[in-house]
Amino acid sequence: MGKLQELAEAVEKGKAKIVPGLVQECVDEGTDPTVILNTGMIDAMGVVGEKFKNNEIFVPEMLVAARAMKKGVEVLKPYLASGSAGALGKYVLGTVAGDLHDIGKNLVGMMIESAGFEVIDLGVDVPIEKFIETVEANPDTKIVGCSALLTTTMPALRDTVKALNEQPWRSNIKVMVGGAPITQEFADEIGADCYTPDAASAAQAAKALVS
Ligand code: B1M
Repeated sequence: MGKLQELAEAVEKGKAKIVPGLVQECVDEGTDPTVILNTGMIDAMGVVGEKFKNNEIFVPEMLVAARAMKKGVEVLKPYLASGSAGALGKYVLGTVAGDLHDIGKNLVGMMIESAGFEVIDLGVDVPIEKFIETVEANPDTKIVGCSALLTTTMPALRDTVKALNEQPWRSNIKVMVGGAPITQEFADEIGADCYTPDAASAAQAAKALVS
């Protein structure tokens, strides 16, 4: 079995102790860090999601797989991130109210940071008021990014963007949205400025929005 396959299986099974070492071995073998992330970890989480949907595994197994992936991303971070921190301005980021998924949001934060933004990460389950207060406390904020991973938290994303759109300072910022159930169509419908399907394209889009 190739190292990448071994890594994917370890993430799937939530083997947090061996995942960091396997990531490092893949790096040492010369595998592209983006391939390690996409094939070795994100695809593995896709398999975990499928198994959950089919009742083959349950929430605790999803949780341990998520922990294992986070450990792997920590090792991979220096190989994915580069760039001059903060030069492009502040980016306020969070997962919307009611939603606890943060792996995708964290990847977006990492790529945005490496694109040159200072990321203010509000974490998960972020109430609308927190997004607003943070922008008001940081008037030089350039972009607000909101993540939602559940179809049941799409309304919270809609409400968050709506509230941001009602602020007097709205024209000073851009609003980006993303997450597995989000589409360009939904982003347009709720009045966001930008939707991207993944973390790498989020970083590119963020740069384009402020240039
Ligand atoms: Co959850 N979960 N989960 N879960 N979970 C999903 C999302 C699900 C699809 C699984 C399934 O059924 N197949 C399903 C949602 C179904 C739906 O909404 N229709 C689901 C469910 C149902 C649930 C619970 C309701 C389960 C329960 O309790 N019965 C529950 C909800 C809790 C809550 O949030 N209130 C729940 C809980 C959990 C855990 C806590 C156990 C854990 C999360 C741990 C954590 O994040 N710290 C978890 C996990 C791990 C998953 C899966 C397996 C993996 C998610 C993940 O990290 N993917 C997931 C299945 C799946 O995704 N296939 C699933 C990898 C990650 C890199 O991808 O987050 O999509 P993703 O991010 C991508 C893009 O979406 C994009 O870029 C990222 C990287 O390229 N992106 C953005 C994300 N945010 C962006 C923002 C942007 C731009 C791009 O701009 C601002």
